[in-house]
Amino acid sequence: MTARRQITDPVSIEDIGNIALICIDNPPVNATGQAVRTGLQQAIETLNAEARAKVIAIYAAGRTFVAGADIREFGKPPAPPALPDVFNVIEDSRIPVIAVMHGTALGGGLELGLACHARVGLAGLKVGLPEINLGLLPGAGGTQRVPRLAGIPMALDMALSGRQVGAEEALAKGLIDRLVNGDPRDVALAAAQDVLAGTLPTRRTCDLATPRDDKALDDTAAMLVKTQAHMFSPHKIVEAVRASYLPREQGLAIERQAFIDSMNTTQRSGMIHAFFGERAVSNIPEAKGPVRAVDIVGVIGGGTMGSGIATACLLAGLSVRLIEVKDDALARGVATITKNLDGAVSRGKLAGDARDATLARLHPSTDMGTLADADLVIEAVFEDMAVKKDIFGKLDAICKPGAILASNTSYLDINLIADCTSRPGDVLGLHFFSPAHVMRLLEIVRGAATLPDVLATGFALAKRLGKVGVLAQVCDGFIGNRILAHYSRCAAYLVLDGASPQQVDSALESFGFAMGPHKVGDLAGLDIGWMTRKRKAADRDPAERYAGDVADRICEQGWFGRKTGKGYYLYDGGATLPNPDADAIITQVRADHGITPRAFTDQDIVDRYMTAMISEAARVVADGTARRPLDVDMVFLFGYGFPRHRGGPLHYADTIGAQALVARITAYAKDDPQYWQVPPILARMAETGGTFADLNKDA
Ligand code: 3H9
Repeated sequence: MTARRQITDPVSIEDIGNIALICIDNPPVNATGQAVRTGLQQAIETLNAEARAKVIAIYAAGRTFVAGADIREFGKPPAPPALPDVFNVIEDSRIPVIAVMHGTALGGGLELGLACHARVGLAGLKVGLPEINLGLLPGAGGTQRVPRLAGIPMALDMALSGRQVGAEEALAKGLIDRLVNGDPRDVALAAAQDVLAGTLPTRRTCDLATPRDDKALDDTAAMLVKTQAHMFSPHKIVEAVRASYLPREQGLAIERQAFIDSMNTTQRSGMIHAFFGERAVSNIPEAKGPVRAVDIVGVIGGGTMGSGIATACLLAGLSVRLIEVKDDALARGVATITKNLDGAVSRGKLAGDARDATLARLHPSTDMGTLADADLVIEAVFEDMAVKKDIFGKLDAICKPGAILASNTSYLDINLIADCTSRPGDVLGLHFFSPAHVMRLLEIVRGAATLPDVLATGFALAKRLGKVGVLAQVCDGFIGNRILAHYSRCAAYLVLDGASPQQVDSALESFGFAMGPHKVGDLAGLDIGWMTRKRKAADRDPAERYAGDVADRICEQGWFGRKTGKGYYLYDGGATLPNPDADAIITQVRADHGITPRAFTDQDIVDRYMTAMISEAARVVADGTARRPLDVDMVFLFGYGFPRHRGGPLHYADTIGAQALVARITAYAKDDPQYWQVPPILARMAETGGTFADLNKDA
């Protein structure tokens, strides 16, 4: 005899004799929002008050067990009951409670399981504590119960890496007690019967003692001081895990305080903005609707970019036709792709035994005719409009009807390229970032004639490649490189006016960038910017203060950065050292321009650089090149090494406020009114008290 009782909307109890099955059904990922928390607490309390059921099993409906706390509630006033309290009610239940977990049991989801008295995993289960990726730490007992079950090193590893742990490893480490196949409800019933039969033992996790490992705690704390000094929650994780030596209530109190402190940081709000932004960029009408089938991709150009794009496509299971003009260039392209795939094997991104089959899907050729059956062709040759026009004319003649023709250009006009075909509706920009098989950003550039299904296919491809597709409109540099071109000038002005490249780099690295702009320039090759400056020389506003003198003179020496062993820095073996010859050039350029160098603090440097970035980013939003501020933010997080915990340039801008930004620009403009202009959109925000976050909501 079974009967189902609805406790709250997402939580119900099914009574089956002396077994009670609690089902959580809160799509899409069964997050523990308030109705789930209330439902769980009431269900356990009701069943204990009735004292009829002899065992309780919790499982979830849909594609996954609980994927964590409801992130949408973070930053809002707390809505009781609190998750740790609910889990204590479960742990303290006189009736044994077991969890049956499938899919991904993450954060609060795993913590729910750990508060139960036994855990059964279904095949394919992944467990994890990903809170660190949100600027947080496990806040519902994870730092207390994982060490009790799996030891301190495992708890530190999981909470500090946020990695997903496979079911077999979870079983071996004692995080789950059993691993079986089956449907969650059926397994819940069977496991509950095993508890009654005495074949599935139960116990309270809090009754176990954390095995002592002070060394692991001390070593990790010391390592974090060196590597993550600027981050808040990692240090709190160690503190909270250390508290798992204490009795449950004391340990949980320390974890709770650390969680609340982390919640109150801008790092948390930046990282949660990144979580939702990553999903929101493709949650737009242009990314939805019918798509064209893509199985065979043509890639034209076997240089670094083309090889990276080909690698990304191969790793996603696509067949690739790689085209180069000459045999030796083709062979180099194939060698690069092979090396990339070997790298993917060593990084664990590709199974070793799948490497040959993956490579077998690559068909290199010097004959463009082999693209006749391609569903999508991505042109990745050097940035020359005449060459691109020639290629697209040929593609138009070769490719089958309905094939999508894409250019990987980083700034050229997609409309001019499309116009050399008889099918401009099938043309779009797919702008990858180097290394293309690693960097997650893909700018999807809509030409004037690009058809809706072509655009939607671009987004589907991004998803298939595991990339974050961001819609951009045509302009010089699209979203990212247009903004980069603007704030790069600011870095150059700082050096002209008195800062050293090393100081600029180290100030911005302290802000959170993985590398300062001069190191990035040296890595990418200073010749790239040199070429761009020459290309744009004729269009330069005569009132503009030229920023390229230092870089030009460095390039004139044949110093292009890392690849030539010399640039802003000297590359000596593995070491990166200041380059006295570059410093001499800087001194000379200052003298030539009659500049008396002045001192900048690191804060001045960060403020100017970020204000320049925000100014152009604001213009990019105002003129519609980017749909919303969050699209700009995701471009920078996934393509330009912007620190994730700052959320992106425009999320960061809101932490400063429009009025303060306008005041800064106005002050800087006293020296250079041509460069420092208040974007009208920012001026309006300053007047009305508006924010970029408001524009994200409105769009
Ligand atoms: C935590 O648990 C704190 C506790 O320790 C303590 C608390 C006191 N909440 O990613 P998808 C939405 S912190 C709300 O596209 P997938 C997501 O926005 C939490 N919403 O699917 C999307 O919505 P939309 C720790 C969430 O199959 C939809 O679900 N947990 C949440 O590629 C589908 O998501 C995590 O950090 C959430 N927790 O991947 C896990 N999760 O359709 C975060 C997802 O409107 N989640 N949504 O765009 C994930 O890693 C992935 O979503 C998951 C599924 C792997 C579960």
